[in-house]
Order: sequence, then structure tokens, then C-alpha cells
Amino acid sequence: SIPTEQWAQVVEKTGGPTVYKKIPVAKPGPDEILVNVKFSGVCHTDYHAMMGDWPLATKLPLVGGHEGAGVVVARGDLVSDVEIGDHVGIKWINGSCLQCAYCQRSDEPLCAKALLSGYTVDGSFQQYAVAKAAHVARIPKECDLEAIAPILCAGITVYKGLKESGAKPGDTVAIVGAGGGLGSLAVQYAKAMGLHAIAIDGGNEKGELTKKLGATAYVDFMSSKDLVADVRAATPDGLGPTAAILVAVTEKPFQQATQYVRSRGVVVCIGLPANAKISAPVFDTVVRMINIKGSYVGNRADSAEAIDFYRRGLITVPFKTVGLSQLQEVYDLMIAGKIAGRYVVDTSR
Ligand code: 8ID
Ligand code: ZN
Repeated sequence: SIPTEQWAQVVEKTGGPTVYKKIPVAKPGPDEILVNVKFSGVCHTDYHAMMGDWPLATKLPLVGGHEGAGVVVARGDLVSDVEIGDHVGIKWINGSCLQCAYCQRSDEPLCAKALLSGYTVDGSFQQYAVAKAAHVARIPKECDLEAIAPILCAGITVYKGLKESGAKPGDTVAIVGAGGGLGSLAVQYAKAMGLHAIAIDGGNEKGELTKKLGATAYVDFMSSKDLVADVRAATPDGLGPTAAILVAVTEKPFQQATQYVRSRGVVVCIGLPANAKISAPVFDTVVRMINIKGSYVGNRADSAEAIDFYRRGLITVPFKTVGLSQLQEVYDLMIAGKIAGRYVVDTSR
């Protein structure tokens, strides 16, 4: 039976903190489902949301979280293709209009009316969360809900970013921020897609992790004296990677990437550091035919594909689990840059 009250992490004002408390369980609308969230990944985006880092307001009070894996416990009258008991994922795109020019072309993340889990609608840092039935990710019953949670944002996003990079099997890509939540999955999706991955991050722990996950080289931005030269030297022909997948949370690596990608290289911006700009010399951009672009989560097909890579055993999620009650501790580690891989929260404690 569905309780009327539940435990949640609530941001009451921008800047935080997040408060662990009991709140009412919401009722799903006609086109929505209610999900008993078992586990949720903690994405750096959740921290940006709490801090008000971006030029887009959140709802307040806010329940964050957008990597929620759980079980369907109720559904609205219009929902016919999701069953009670199904395993589903609550992802960043909670809903979209399904009618606009972008939605018609499967670019749902670009929909002006997109609902964002843990940002414009309450997300997965609670025991029971509402989601639009049309957008929930389908999780195969054979997949572990705890381990798959980070696929629901980090996995989908880096898989889409790699597709957007246009890199082909045999090419080399740089993963910038490779030891973090998105990066540690990007290294593995790259490998599974037939690409060589150069991991860039800071410190030995992230170097060991990314090499274990299949990176062909590790460049430590904290100790490298000439990062651009070191990244180029890590490619077989010395010309630099075909693409850079930027999932770091500071501005500097965004400028560096335009310098070390090879000519015709693609710089894919995914990380969203506060108040950051990307700039590059026009001359080099022109005569080296550099392509700078953004990539934003993924559509429903990208989501299903990213989950299927995981189901086939091609991706191992490096995660640690703590109770939902300990979310603030996870944020503290995150801003200290001390998380290798991803933290998952267990909503039962
Ligand atoms: O759709 C999107 N575009 C999307 C989806 C999901 C997340 C964008 N994001 C954004 C988040 O909002 C965040 O800004 O991607 C960024 C990365 O999210 P994350 O992977 O959840 O963050 P993390 O686990 O903290 O990892 C960041 C890594 O970057 C490294 C850190 O050491 C950490 O491992 N890093 C930093 I900070 N500076 C670096 C540098 N100069 C660096 N790595 C290389 N070079
Ligand atoms: Zn995310």
C-alpha cells in the first residue's frame, strides 16, 4: 500500500542546505505514474540546482534527483503502456510537450516545455516520485536497480555526447573529467563503441580508476606541465584526439580542448560550470576546421540504447551507496573533487 507520508531531501532555499524530512506523497495525474524510488544516483547537476549556479530558476521548495530507479506503484487513467510493478527510471527529462517541432523530431530535450526532474518538478531524492509515463526509461527486470541508477543521467548523457562527436571506431577521444560520474561511464561507452579513450582528470585515484575501466592513457591535469602537448602525445599519430568530451566542472579545460583536438576535431561541451564561457581563437578555429558544440542529455531512444549497453554487460558502474539521509555528505565530497565514480543513495535509510 502507498503511504501518505515519506522521507525526502528538500532544498528550501537556493544555496541549500538540503534537509532530510517527511513530506506528503504526491498523486499522479492522468498521464503520470507514481514510482517507488529504490535508489538514485547523485549527479553534479543536483548540486548546481541547489546552489542556483545556472541562469534558469528551480522550483522551491525542491526535491532534487534525476537518476531514480524504482518500481511503478500507481498510474493515471490515461496510462496504458506502463504496468504496476514495472521497473522504470526517472531521468532528467521528466516530460515534454510531444507536439513542438523539436519533440516531433525526437529532440525532446530541446522542447521549450520540457519538465526537468529535480529542477522544475520534484525528482528522485524521495521515496515516491511522479513522472510522465511517456518519458520514463524502461529498466529490464534482470538489471540491478542500485547499479543502473547512474546510467539514467550520466550514462545517457555521455552516450549521446559520444554519438554527437561523430567519432568512428578506431578514433581516439579525450574524456575530460574522466574520473567523475559522467566521465567514468564515458570511458566505457567510448571503449564499447570501438573508440580509444584518453582520460583526463586529477590525482592518482582517478588515474587508476579510468585505466581499470579501459582508458588507453591518463593525463593528470594537476601535475601535467603542458597539458595540450601531453594529450597530443597520447594519440598514436601525435596529432591529437578526434574529439574531446568535456564533462569537467571548471572553465579552463573547455579552452584547452580547442587547442589539442586534431584539425577537423569536435569539442563536445557537456559539463556546466557556473558562469563559464568557452572561447577559442577564430584563426585556429577556421584554418583547423574546429567544431565546437553542445550536447544535452538524450532523447528516449538514446536512453533505451544507453540502458541496453549496460544490460549487455558492456558498462560497469563504479558506485558507492549511502543512505538518502546522507546526501549532504555526498555534496561535500563532490565539491572537494573527492568522488571517483558515482554515489548512489538508498531511499530506505
Ligand atoms: O546533458 C548534459 N549536458 C549534462 C548532463 C548531466 C550532467 C551535464 N551535466 C554536467 C553536470 O551538471 C556537471 O557540470 O556535467 C558536469 C559533470 O557532472 P558529474 O560527472 O556528475 O560531476 P563530477 O562527478 O563531479 O565529475 C567532474 C570531474 O571533473 C574533474 C573532477 O576532478 C571530477 O572528476 N575535473 C575538474 I572539476 N576540473 C578538471 C580539469 N581541469 C577536471 N578534469 C580534467 N581537467
Ligand atoms: Zn545528471
